[in-house]
Amino acid sequence: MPGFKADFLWGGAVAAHQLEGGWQEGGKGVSVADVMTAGAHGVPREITDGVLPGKNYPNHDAIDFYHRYKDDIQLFAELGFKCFRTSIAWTRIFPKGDELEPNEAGLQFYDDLFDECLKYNIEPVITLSHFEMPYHLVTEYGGWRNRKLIDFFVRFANAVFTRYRSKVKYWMTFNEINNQANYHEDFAPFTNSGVKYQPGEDREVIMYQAAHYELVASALAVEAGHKINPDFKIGCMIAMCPIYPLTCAPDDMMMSVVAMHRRYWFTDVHVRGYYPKHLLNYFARRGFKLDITDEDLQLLTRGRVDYIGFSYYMSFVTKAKEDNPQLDYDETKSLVPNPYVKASDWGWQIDPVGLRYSLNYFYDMYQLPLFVVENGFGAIDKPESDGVVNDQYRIDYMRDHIREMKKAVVEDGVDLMGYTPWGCIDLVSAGTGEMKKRYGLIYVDKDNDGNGTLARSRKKSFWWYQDVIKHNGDNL
Ligand code: P53
Repeated sequence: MPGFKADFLWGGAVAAHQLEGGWQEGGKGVSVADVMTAGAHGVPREITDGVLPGKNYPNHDAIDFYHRYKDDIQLFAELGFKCFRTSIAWTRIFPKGDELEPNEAGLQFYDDLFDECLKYNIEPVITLSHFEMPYHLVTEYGGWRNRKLIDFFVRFANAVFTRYRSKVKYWMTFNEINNQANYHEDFAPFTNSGVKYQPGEDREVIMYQAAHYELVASALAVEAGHKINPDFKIGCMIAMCPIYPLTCAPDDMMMSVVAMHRRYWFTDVHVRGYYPKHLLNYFARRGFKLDITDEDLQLLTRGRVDYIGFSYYMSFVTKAKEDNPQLDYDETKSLVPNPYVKASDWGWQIDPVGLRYSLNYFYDMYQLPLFVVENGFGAIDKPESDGVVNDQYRIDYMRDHIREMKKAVVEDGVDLMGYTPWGCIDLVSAGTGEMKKRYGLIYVDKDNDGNGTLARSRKKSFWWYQDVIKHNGDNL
């Protein structure tokens, strides 16, 4: 029966800052995630000026994976994981970000972590920068608005590529680099780029400048990685929320095309190695003067990615408006609800078909292998009297998405490398800092206020996903 390839990378995904804790252990420096307080749905996380007394910083301790990773990886092995996606906390390797030499204790931690994965034949899939850059680079350099960050990042990439060249084959450079297309809110510019805006600044042009430096840094890293080990597969990582037109009115359709341009041009540069003409024309229309040198443009062509990693949780909808004849896209104003789908408690619209659509979109555009490196359902879980979480809603979500993913492979011919559902073990939410927005197949006893034993237990979805992996997705 046709289906997923025999070596399909089933696994799970996390990010260092959301689960490790140990924020001051092994010489680790303060990251941007360490200065973000807990928020809630509709209550943004506060970005404080350094770590302040009396505030709740949920990432400091997270779920203590730093000390418990051996037990957790054993559970992943029991699930049958072929791979495990996590990130390397930049601040464990370069605590401030601008040092010349890496921190040995940090390097050793990931050596031990990867060895533990490899012991069970679990392939590490590693993101270099996942919302956790050194905070020092924010205060001293203004984050990625500064060209100097390119050198710091490339030094970090070289250090870890070299150290783990025989342990890690699959890499990604910047997690969800395109989140910052929403530069109107403070969250994405800070987590993607360490950018804090001053009142009155032109946020948009600063975002494009920061993203450009990141894309150059990514290209340099890809080029360096391929020299260090020609077998490395180095991908980009895009937050994919396809933007549908609300109606078949031609202007709505065109609004959707332009909105997609503004949110997804990052992929063009990563994959093709040059800027799309529509964006250069947009820069000209807006009068943006960006620091993009001829040498940068050369470098971009040399560091094209090997695959496209992307997250998929939800789809968006947009519509044209009379007061917006140029079809400009503002992520805080241009989106409308989709009347055909339901949403999670956090307002994320549930649309499994959108995953098949997204796989087709990427494959039609780029013909590169694809990797669904995040997908999942953030929900409130309540253990029943026997202590088990009966998360049928999560099983339904994942089953429906995997089915659509399979259609993309079997019917549409998409080249799909693997699937790593997000937060395979409960962890701190990136968007809200909550514990109660859970994604895990494994429950962690900890609440929003930090209370709990941190004990791990298997949810109903644990057994279900274990069976999916065992049958390579053929039992759905
Ligand atoms: P949380 C927005 C839209 C899509 C994905 O998110 C996003 C975000 C940022 O909140 O983030 C990714 O925890 C990200 C993970 C994050 C996960 O999705 O807000 O790569 O770090 O935890 C889920 O529910």
